[in-house]
Amino acid sequence: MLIRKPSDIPPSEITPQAVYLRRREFVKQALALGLLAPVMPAQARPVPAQKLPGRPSAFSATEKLTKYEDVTGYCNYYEFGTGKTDPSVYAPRMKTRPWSVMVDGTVRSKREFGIEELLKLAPMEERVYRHRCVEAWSMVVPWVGYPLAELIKRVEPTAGAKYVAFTTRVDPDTMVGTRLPVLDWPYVEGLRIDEAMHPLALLTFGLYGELLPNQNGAPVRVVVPWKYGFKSAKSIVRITFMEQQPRTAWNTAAPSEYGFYSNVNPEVDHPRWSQARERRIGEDGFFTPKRKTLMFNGYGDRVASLYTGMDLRKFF
Ligand SMILES: Nc1nc2c(c(=O)[nH]1)N[C@H]1C(S)=C(S)[C@@H](COP(=O)(O)O)O[C@H]1N2
Ligand SMILES: [Mo]
Repeated sequence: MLIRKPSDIPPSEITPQAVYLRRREFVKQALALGLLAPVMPAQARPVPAQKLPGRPSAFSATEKLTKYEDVTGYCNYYEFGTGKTDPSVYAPRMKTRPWSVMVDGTVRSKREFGIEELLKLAPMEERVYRHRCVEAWSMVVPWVGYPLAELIKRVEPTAGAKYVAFTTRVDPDTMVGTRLPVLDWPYVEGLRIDEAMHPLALLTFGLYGELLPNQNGAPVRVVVPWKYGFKSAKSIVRITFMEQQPRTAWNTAAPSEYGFYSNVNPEVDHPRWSQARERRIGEDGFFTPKRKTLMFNGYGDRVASLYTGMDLRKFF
């Protein structure tokens, strides 16, 4: 398998920080002239981000990366609003330090981890993953993180740990979306323990060699590349191990639309979106033919064995 090193990424696929710095200069001057009053939130973008390199991984896809602007500008993060650009406008105001993650439930060593400790827990890897949203669009993102299993094994789950739930931040001051009952906040997602222990499940702290921008789930999120994007909870504050399958935000809101498993499956359609095909953000326009969606988002050779004997229509 071809391993993609950061040095192999053509410069055209990376947004130079200089562009952001120039944009900020422009915003500063425009503000001085009183031109940009209505777009004030945009200048809250933290520039430049702190570097977070990761060693190359054999799990990385070799497809063309989605542009940095699209990864960080076209987001789903309903706590900051339901529009695709809302998170990039509103999320920069959220404070991500200090931050800690409570790890509890059916584990021998439950405790709180500070974000600085989590960042040092295991070596960082760069994982280029296909990222497939249930809304039938996809991206290819160079995430930086380490296997979630690294954290899980340190807290020693007991025999009663069959599932794990991820609870994410609620901060009504900055998360304007949480003032409305769009979902039953906080956003909670969950995995079966063997899914969470799978080497592809990534505890993620960065993208494009830098700390995660807030709109992508700073300071820590999970990325589960063989499942629809909503399973990959952002800005996690609590990880709870349990015997029973956890209630999750989307499954509670619309159980017939969002199953607990939500493995990418081109043969099982969502009531509002066919899952057979997808539009690659930044490459496929609205009128170009969509590309075919792959079973388990193309990760079937590594994850299909987790589901042997299961009816994937029933457990969608
Ligand atoms: N806390 C939280 N996590 C979330 C969401 C959200 O609204 N809130 N949206 C999900 C959805 S629907 C998708 S497609 C991915 C988007 O991740 P990205 O914006 O980094 O591409 O985040 C997921 N994680
Ligand atoms: Mo999504």
